[in-house]
This record gives sequence, C-alpha cells and structure tokens, in this order.
Amino acid sequence: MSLVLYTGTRNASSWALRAWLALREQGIAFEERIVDIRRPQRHDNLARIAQFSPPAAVPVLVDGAHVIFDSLAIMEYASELGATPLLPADIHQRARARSLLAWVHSGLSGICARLSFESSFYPKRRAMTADEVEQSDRLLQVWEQTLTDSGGPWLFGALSLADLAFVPVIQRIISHRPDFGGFPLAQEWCLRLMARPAVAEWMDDARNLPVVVLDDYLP
Ligand SMILES: N[C@@H](CCC(=O)N[C@@H](CS)C(=O)NCC(=O)O)C(=O)O
Repeated sequence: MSLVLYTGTRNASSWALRAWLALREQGIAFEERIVDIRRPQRHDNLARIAQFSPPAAVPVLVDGAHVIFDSLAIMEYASELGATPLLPADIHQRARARSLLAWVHSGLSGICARLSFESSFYPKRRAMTADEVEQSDRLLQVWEQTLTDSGGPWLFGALSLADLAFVPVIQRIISHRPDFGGFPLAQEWCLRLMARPAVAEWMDDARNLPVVVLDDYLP
C-alpha cells in the first residue's frame, strides 16, 4: 500500500479525523500510523514528523514521494483521487462549500475554544454556556438554511467535504447540547452524518480511550 496517513489520538485529533474521513469516504486504501502527541512523547514524535513534513503536525499523508500536509489539503486530495469528487459540480455551490470549509479551517466560532473535541468524550460534561448556545444556534441556522436550499440529504445534496468537515463540530454540539429540535433538518442531518459507518468507527474507538480533562473546561 503506497499511501500512509499519520493521524493523532482518536479522542483528541479532530483535524486528523477530517482527513481520515475524506479518504475513507472515497474508498481509498491507506495505512494509518497513529502518532501520540501527548506529553512526554510529544516532542520526539513531532520531531520525527518534522523530518518529512514542515508543520510538524498531524495529519500528514504520504503518497509515495509526495507529502501532503494539513487536513484541508488532504481532504481535497482525497476528493480528487476518488471516483466521484467530494465537492459540488456547480461552481457557485462549490464556492459555497469551500467557504464553509475555509470557515471551519480558520477557527469557525467561539464554540471550539473551550469545548475541545476531547471534552465531548469526558464522562462528566458540563452544559453549554449562554455564549456557546448562541454560537451553536448560529451554526444550526446555517446548516438548516443550506439543507433547505439543497433539499438534502447532505448540505449540497450529495455528500461533500463540507459535511465531513463539520463532523468534529457536531460531536462537540451533540455531546453538550443533546436537544436542538428547533432546527429539524439540521438535527436529522447531524444524526445521519454521525451514523455513517466511518464516522461511527472513529467515534467508537475514541469513546474507549482515556481522556485528559483540561482545567479550563468548567465555567
Ligand atoms: N491546520 C492543521 C492543524 C493540525 C493540528 O493542529 N494538528 C494537531 C493534532 S490534531 C497537531 O499535530 N499538533 C501538534 C502541535 O500542536 O505541535 C490541519 O488542519 O491539519
């Protein structure tokens, strides 16, 4: 197998999840090497990644002589490698999907700041703050409107990178705010996405790992 994807710990590495999902959804075979980036092994492991990938971070995809780093670049590569691209065919829809991808990639909203991906696997989870509820409402509105416009079942009709990029965000939301019934299309879409076999596989593995609870989690 010529493709090797370096990922991180399943319950912490939301960027690696996005790259891994795009490859899996495209049916691309790859070998996965999980890199433990927690202390104390973090420094040595990232130094090894730095030998072939400038950001010294995961995910990194190595395809023979080609090193593709950063989750967004790997997602786009997976989209192009597969039989059917994971971006809409229409130029305006594609631009909109890329806008959502870029939004996720540049930080999205305040919701991810204190609700780490790992916190969604904590045995005792706190309720969202008022600000986090407001931020998640904003996202739910965007998803509801996008699904209304496209008619579903995915954001742009067929499954795209935009759906996959939101998976770690949805995981944060549903684990801290189980009821968001005011957004019926978005709620159904979230459940549909989280039930995809590849998503369920990653989350099942993540749930079985020990967590590191961060001090700034509680309000
Ligand atoms: N923009 C990068 C972010 C990658 C990233 O932050 N990866 C984390 C693990 S999820 C990492 O390797 N961190 C190493 C570090 O922070 O030094 C991407 O999308 O791939």
